[in-house]
Amino acid sequence: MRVDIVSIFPEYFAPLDLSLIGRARENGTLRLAVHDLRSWTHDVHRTVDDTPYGGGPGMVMRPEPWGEALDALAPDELSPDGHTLPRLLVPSPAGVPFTQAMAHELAAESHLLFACGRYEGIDQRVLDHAATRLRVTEVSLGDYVLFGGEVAVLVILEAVTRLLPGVLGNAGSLDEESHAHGLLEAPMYTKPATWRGHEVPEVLRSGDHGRIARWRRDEALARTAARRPDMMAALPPDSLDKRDVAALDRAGFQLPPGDVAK
Ligand code: JD8
Repeated sequence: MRVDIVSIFPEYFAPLDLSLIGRARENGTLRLAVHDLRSWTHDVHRTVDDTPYGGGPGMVMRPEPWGEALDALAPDELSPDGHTLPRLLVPSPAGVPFTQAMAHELAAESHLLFACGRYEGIDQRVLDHAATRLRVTEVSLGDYVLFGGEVAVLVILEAVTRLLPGVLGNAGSLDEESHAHGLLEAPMYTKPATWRGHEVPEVLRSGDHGRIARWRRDEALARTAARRPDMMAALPPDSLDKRDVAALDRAGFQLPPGDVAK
């Protein structure tokens, strides 16, 4: 996969040299380039912002440098390697929520182009013009306020890169993770069996794989009920069996009336 990032803070992306993403870059799974938006300015001050039309606080990113950057990184002419046009992703608090499902969708693309805004954001005409020839997605990490898109891109790239073939290796299996089965994960433990007076639950040392699986599901249900009402509400009605309902009852969770467990 090819990834281009445009930002006024290219130094933000130094961590992408490290760890598993760094290895994916070294072995060619990920061809990543970070670009300084100011390299597409022409004035002596390398200006990228101006005051907002309509008034209000702060500054808005001017369209001209962005237009030139997107022309350079997503040219209309097919490049010699015949690649298709990139998907343009623009982090914004007003975007669609980034999810694991979107991470899977993005991992199937051949070229992603990230535009990192700062200040009060990017002049809307940049996105409107890009949308006349590219697939443009404004994406949000969640309902809190960041200074700019850089950290969002780091998060999205980490979620996407680990889904690329060969990045995870044998260490992890993608279908067993949180959100794949609609529940939070049960807690994990390793050695020693006793640490500072805290014991690893006996069941996990029993070697009884049936009991362990049941215990983990009970813990996952209790945690999800306590922490994630949104995930509880989204559970398919037929996904809970009688033992699940008993575990939720022990955890003090009231199932909505009408839900009949199989
Ligand atoms: C991009 C500028 C800051 C945006 C005023 C201060 C994502 N989940 C998220 N929260 N915030 C962002 C985000 C914030 C950004 C930019 C992403 C560019 N800002 C601005 C408008 C209102 N603030 C985000 N993804």
